[in-house]
Amino acid sequence: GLKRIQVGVTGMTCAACSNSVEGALTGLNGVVRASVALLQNKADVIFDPNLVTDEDIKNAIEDAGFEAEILS
Ligand code: 9UX
Repeated sequence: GLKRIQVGVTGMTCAACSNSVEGALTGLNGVVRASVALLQNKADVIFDPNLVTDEDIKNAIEDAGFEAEILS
């Protein structure tokens, strides 16, 4: 089944930042939906855990230039 996690994202200061994080997450094979809340410094990600892991999600955010922490 699908898995849903919240990720704390630090370093986003404008809407282009949150859009680029969203794009990085949506571009991962296995991510079904990614929604990034700029003001809350959070990403909500729904994915197939057989295709992509929590760690892959964290790494994708960090590769996009932000700090990421899995919250739940
Ligand atoms: Mo605009 Mo967000 O340059 O880094 S994309 S602040």
